[in-house]
Amino acid sequence: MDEYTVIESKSPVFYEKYDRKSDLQHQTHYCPGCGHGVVHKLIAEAIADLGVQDRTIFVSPVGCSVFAYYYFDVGNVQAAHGRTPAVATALKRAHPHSIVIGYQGDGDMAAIGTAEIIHAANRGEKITIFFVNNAIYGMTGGQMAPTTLVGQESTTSPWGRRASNEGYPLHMAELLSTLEAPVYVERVALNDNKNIMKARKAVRKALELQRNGAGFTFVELLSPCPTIWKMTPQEARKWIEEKMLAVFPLGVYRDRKPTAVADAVPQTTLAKLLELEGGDEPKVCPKPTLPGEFPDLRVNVAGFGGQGVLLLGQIMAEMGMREGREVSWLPSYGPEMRSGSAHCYVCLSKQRVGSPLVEHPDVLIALNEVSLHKFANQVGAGGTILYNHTTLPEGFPALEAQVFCVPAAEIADRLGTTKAANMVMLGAVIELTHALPKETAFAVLQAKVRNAKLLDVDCRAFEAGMDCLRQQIHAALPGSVVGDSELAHTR
Ligand SMILES: Cc1ncc(C[n+]2csc(CCOP(=O)(O)OP(=O)(O)O)c2C)c(N)n1
Ligand code: SF4
Repeated sequence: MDEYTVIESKSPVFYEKYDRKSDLQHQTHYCPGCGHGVVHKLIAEAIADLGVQDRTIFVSPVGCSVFAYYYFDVGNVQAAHGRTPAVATALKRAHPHSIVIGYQGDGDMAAIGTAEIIHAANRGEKITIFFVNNAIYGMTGGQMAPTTLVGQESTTSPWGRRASNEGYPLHMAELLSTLEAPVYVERVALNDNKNIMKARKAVRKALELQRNGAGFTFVELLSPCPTIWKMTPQEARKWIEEKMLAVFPLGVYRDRKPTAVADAVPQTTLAKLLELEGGDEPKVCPKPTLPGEFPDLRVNVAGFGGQGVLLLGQIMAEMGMREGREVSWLPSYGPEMRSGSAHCYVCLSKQRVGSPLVEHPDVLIALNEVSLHKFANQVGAGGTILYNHTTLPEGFPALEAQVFCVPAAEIADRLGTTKAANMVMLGAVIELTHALPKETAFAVLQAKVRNAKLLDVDCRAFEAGMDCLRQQIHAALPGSVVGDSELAHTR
């Protein structure tokens, strides 16, 4: 008998020790005979041979291979279930020079992440996805996957998958190769050494294409799962050969010469786009002026869709930003485009805003009666309610908060359009609180409202809101005489 030497070697792309395993740091967490270990080995070898270890980013999935980052000594990111292609897209776009590998099981990709994989492939993202198809959910104990064979038993199809009830297995390689953009799509199997060698070639080719700047590349690997299939490793390999190959034929489904597509959008970095680099002078953000006398303010603007509730909040937030405030704007609205209820919370503060939620506003701007009923009780003593009407509704219960009835819709109507009611309220709240300068409101309006006529009405509505509130405050002062405004009402 010839003498021979057994040589064991491990790809340098793998960590020397697998730290997760306390006493068995030389082995993986996979079951004996599992295909994941083989796929890992093929990928690691290809990364080493192509010399791209220092620029590879590996996106691991949720599934048995969730811990891939304990093995590959490359950049590692772990994506939420099914989201690997989306995460890989972002990584590749942010780091075009990197080699981005997405690794997914069949539950992860073909069930939960169906949308992500199809759209990433369709966009021709320059990433490589390795799809480990073991016809089952391994990690969670053997539920049916989209790739489960007809007749195959699983914990969720104990009678065996029935096409009439659970549909047919999804053929991901075939499906993706119907799309225009993918450059390379192949299905391989890990059932015997010959096929593993073909798989090795496919893995390498996909990564090589990516390294050469080609588009989307995809390799599906039919992989044994002896544990869930309740087979020995040998039986599992045989099962692939006898059952899976008939349903999932091996072969190259797409092998296109990559054609250079002119990028419609010039590729650039975020820093350049934001003009933070690239110029002669380093860009310095202008120092905000922090007018100390303006108070912090939490506002709830509420009404129905179409009243400009959200816009009013946005304008306040933008005014705050321009004045160097920390601001937040949190909108909330129903599915209806018009007439549904809508409200938004606005915080203007000298400190960072901890939470954009406003449970007890300093000011409630109630643009309709429903909102008044809904939110009035949240305004405590010292707070103010601005209500869009001439009087409070009949029999409205007494409140701790002070109330100013500002008939904003009526005022705006007289100026030419009820739509400007929100601007009347903006004027009123600025007059009430002195939280921000009036000039900033005009500056923001000028930037936001392009139509000159509308801008004019908005500005006049703002002034009218200020006037209305000023008269009411004056009237409410002890000893003062109520002015002649027929619109002023206080309670
Ligand atoms: C959104 C979401 N749904 C479900 C799960 C539970 N879950 C974790 S792993 C897994 C199955 C993974 O199966 P597969 O992708 O086939 O990989 P395998 O374990 O077979 O390698 C499921 C359903 C989850 N983590 N997140
Ligand atoms: S359950 Fe199956 S897929 Fe998961 S590690 Fe074990 S053999 Fe591999």
